[in-house]
Amino acid sequence: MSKIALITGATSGIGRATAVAFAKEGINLIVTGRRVQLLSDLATELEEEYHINVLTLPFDVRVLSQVEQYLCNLPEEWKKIDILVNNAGLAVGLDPVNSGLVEDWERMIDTNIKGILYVSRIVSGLMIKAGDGGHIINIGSIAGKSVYPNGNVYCATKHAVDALSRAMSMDLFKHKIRVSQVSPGAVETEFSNVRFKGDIERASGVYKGFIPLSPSDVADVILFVVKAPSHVNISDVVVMPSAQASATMIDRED
Ligand code: NDP
Ligand code: 8X3
Repeated sequence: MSKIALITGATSGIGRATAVAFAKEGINLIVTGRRVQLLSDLATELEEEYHINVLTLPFDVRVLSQVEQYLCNLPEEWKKIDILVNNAGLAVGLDPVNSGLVEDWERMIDTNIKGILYVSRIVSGLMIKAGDGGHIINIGSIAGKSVYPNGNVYCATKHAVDALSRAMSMDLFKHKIRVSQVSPGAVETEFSNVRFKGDIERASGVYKGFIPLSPSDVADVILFVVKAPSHVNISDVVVMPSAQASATMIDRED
């Protein structure tokens, strides 16, 4: 029987590329995100091109009632989830702690930390109930491995993802659920456009003068982690552009 993967934040970037990579492997998909049209376009594309089944769930990971409404009422044939990719996340703003906006901090904390918790609580429960193990992949960041100026709250949320990944593994390994973290450096997606609130020039400047990772580069790593034999857990992967040594060290050409 084909596997089922649930990917949060599949409307764009790494989540979307992961959906395509999984679809090519014949994995049926539950894809989530807030932008309904993008979700439905993705479902049509994947069903037509790769002949898989796709379920779209348009919820906001920050809103517990929405997460529960969709995930606690899955159609019977979608309840046995084999793989969960906790990918939905964002940075908003890049300001020192004395002047950062509280509303930006709350968006990041609610999405990047509470969102993973809300989704993982229900999906790990479903995996345990099904009794057939499972695999949870959390998308961390190099911002979860070290910090950089003005990255304060985003870095703190990704450090939380790092801690949660290790803690979830301790809670779930006895249920044969593997927990892995994939932590990328700079990936060219909508990420910087969101961080800089639609300032496209500033966002594109982030990726100028070097070759960043593409979303499919990261999807390839996620697929590799998922395809490891069941006795192998690749628990933590950091993946960087070759031209990047840390969040603040990038070798740019003029
Ligand atoms: P994108 O902005 O391209 O994609 C983010 C995805 O998250 C979208 O599909 C978006 O869907 C979804 N999302 C955001 N907020 C919510 C929400 N409240 N509820 C549901 N879905 C939400 O960025 P990336 O692909 O780059 O980001 C994916 C993950 O990778 C994030 O966790 C990010 O922190 C991490 N990351 C990114 C790096 C980068 O350089 N790009 C590097 C390291 C880690 P929608 O808007 O439709 O809701
Ligand atoms: C995204 C990478 O360096 O902007 O998580 O924090 S960085």
